[in-house]
Amino acid sequence: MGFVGKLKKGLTRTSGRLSEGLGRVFLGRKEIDEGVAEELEEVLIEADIGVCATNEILEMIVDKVSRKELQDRDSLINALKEKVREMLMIPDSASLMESPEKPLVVLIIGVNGVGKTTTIGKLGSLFRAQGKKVLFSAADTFRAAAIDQLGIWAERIGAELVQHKPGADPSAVAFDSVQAALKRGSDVVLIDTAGRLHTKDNLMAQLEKMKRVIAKVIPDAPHRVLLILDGTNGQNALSQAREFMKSPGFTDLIITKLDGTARGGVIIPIIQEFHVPIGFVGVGEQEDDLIPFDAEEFAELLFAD
Ligand SMILES: Nc1nc2c(ncn2[C@@H]2O[C@H](COP(=O)(O)OP(=O)(O)OP(=O)(O)O)[C@@H](O)[C@H]2O)c(=O)[nH]1
Ligand SMILES: [Mg+2]
Repeated sequence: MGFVGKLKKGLTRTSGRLSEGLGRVFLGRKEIDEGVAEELEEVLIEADIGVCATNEILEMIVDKVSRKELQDRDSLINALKEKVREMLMIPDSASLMESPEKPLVVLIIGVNGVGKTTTIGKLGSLFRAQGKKVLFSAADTFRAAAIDQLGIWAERIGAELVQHKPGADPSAVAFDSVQAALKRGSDVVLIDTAGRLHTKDNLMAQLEKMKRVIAKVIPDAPHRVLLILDGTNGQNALSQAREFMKSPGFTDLIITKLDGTARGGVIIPIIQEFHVPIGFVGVGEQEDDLIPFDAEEFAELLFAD
C-alpha cells in the first residue's frame, strides 16, 4: 500500500466521524442556508478541530452562504477542503529528510508513551532507504527497557546504537553519540529521550541541558528538535505542545496514532498555533507506518466519504 492509501486508512476514524456528522447536517436539507453553519460547528468540534479553527472555518462558510456561492453538498465539501488545506499549509518548511547537515543531529522529545522510540525506528528506516548511515542514541536512560527497545529497532533497520547503562546521564549519552557519529561518518543521529522524570521541571531542564551539551560537539546542533504528539490525546496534545514550546522548544512536529482515533482534526489547531511543519504522521506500529505529511492530501482525505 502506498503512502496515500495508508494515510487514508489511518484517517478512517476521523473522516468517518466527519462524514457521519456531515450526513446529519444534510439530512432533510434541500438547500444550503445560514442554519448549516450552526450544525457544522458541532461536527467540526467533535472532530477535535478546536474552537478557534472551527470559528475560522464557519466564518468562511457564512460568508460564502451569504454570497450564494454554496449550492449543494459538493460545493460545501469542496469549500471545506480548500479552507482546511489553506490552514494546513506551512510556507517554506525545509524537509527533515533533505537536511544538508552531516551528521544531521535530531533530538526527539515528548511525554511518555506518545511514540518517540517507535517513531525513531520508523524515521531511521526512511533514512536507511535513502542509503544513509544512521546512529541511534539511547538517551532515555530512565528505564532499562527503553534502551532495549531502541536496540531492537536499531538491529531491525540496520542502525548503529550508542548506549550507556540505565540511570546514566542522558546528556553524556547524547554527547558520546554525536562524537561517535563524527568519528564514524554517520549521516544522521536520532536521539531518544525520556518522556517522564520525577517532575515536569526536571524533564524540561534535562532536555535543555542535552541541547547545550550536544552544541559543545557541534555548535549548531541539534539541528532539529522533533516534538512527538499522540493524536489520540486530542486537545491535550495542544497543551503538551505549549509546555514544550516554552522550553526546550521544537522545530518540527510529528503526530502519531492517527489510526487509533477520530480526533485527527486536532492537526489543524496545532498547525495554526505553532506554525512549525508537521513532517510526518504515524498511522500504525510497523516500520512503514510513518507517512510524510501533505496538507493537500490530508484535507482531501479528511473529507473523503
Ligand atoms: N497504533 C499506533 N500505535 C503507535 C504509533 N506510534 C507508536 N505506537 C505505539 O505506542 C506505544 C508507545 O510507543 P513508544 O514508541 O514506546 O512511546 P515512547 O514515547 O517512546 O514512550 P516512553 O519511552 O515510555 O516515553 C507502543 O505500543 C507503540 O507501538 C502509531 O502511529 N499508531
Ligand atoms: Mg521511548
